[in-house]
Amino acid sequence: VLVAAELQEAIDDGQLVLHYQPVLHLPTGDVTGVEALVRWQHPQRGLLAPCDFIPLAEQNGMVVPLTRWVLGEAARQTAEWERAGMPLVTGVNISAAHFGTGSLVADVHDALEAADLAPERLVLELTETSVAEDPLRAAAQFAQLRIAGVEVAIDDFGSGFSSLSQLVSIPAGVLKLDRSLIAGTETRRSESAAAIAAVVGLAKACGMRSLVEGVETADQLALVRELGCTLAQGYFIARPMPAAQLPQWLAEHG
Ligand code: G
Ligand code: G
Ligand code: MN
Ligand code: NA
Repeated sequence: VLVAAELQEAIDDGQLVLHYQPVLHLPTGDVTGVEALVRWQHPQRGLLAPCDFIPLAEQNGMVVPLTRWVLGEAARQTAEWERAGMPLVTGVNISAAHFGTGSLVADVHDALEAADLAPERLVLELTETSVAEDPLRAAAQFAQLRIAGVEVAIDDFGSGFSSLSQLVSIPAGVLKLDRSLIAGTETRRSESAAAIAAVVGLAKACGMRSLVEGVETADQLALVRELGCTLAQGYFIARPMPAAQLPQWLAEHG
């Protein structure tokens, strides 16, 4: 079973790696961003997916140190790409546990400063459930991040039960539609398309950009474009890839 010491060792020994999944800006067809997704190159167990260790890290108090590493590495890499002529906005996933600690704003600031990266280059992805847990605290932290110039995205929207009244009170820049919404178009096309259109309209009315996750086919990409979404992400566009592969991928597809 995974212990805190093992994860600390992973951070210290450089066993964690980030893969990056491109985000397509639909109005221009340009790749304007990526989402950073952590993996653990475990010495015995091989490459572990986040679902194999993030929930444990959330339970044993290691998710804050882990996320500090992710923020630092994502900021460093984004700054390196920018210097190489590839300006991208990088999304980093933030756990509810971290959001609740109050150190998030300082942790983000430290990562930006160490990398000499402009705050506009990072987007913090928070799930709707972490927002719903403590909406007042969430609103206060979002406001602080906004003052610091860092954008916030609400992740996995449509998969939980957060209220619309909470959503409209949160100053997020991007609304990420959970991939179950686009997946639904395969079996219940008109109903699912209507749900996406409604959420996209809501996002627009609240001054947010919409991002549809889980786009797996050409037909789904055409549909989300037609429905007025701003951004799209999914296997049809690209799978998450190691940082070293991204420049070539951008040269071929960007
Ligand atoms: O890459 P993959 O599909 O296996 O990611 C699964 C889940 O793990 C996603 O929900 C994603 O939000 C989460 N995840 C990936 N990287 C990170 C990270 O750096 N921090 C946190 N808290 N969650 C992550
Ligand atoms: O943070 P979030 O829960 O959104 O994590 C995104 C996860 O979804 C990543 O682990 C990524 O590998 C996965 N993913 C990205 N695109 C697709 C897709 O098109 N289909 C499916 N099934 N999963 C995807
Ligand atoms: Mn995410
Ligand atoms: Na998501």
